[in-house]
Amino acid sequence: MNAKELILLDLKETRRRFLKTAYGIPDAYLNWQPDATALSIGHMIRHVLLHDYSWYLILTEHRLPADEERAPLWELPFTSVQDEVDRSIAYHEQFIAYVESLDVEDFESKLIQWPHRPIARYLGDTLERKSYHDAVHTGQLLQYMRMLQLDRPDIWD
Ligand code: NI
Repeated sequence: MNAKELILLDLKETRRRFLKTAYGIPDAYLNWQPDATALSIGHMIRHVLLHDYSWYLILTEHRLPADEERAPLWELPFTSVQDEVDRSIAYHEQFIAYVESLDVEDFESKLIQWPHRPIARYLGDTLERKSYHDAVHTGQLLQYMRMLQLDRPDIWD
């Protein structure tokens, strides 16, 4: 398994476990947040699902989504987990197709600059950080579920 195959497995497994977690949360809790400054459950789910779109733009156009691109996706009321997944699936597929199209030689030579932070990392490191980001938020969602005393899915399947 080469580096590209490994990162694709990692991205897909992280997403599968994130979705398993998100689907375990009843829609009635989407606006719940553990304190006034924390992300709500809906915000966290949307943040992770649309992260694919943000990173696709960073990797291909070296920018974040513009306000007019954010408005119809990020600034909607929360209705259901399924709506969040349905609205974002095309962006996920676009992101995975982009990673599949990459040349593995670029993983340790192409430098990616974060447009919103003074951070630059090589492409392979960048992709791994994206997967790690989504996994951290999966853990946060599981903690939210514990606080709400909801049954938590077994992501260590
Ligand atoms: Ni985040």
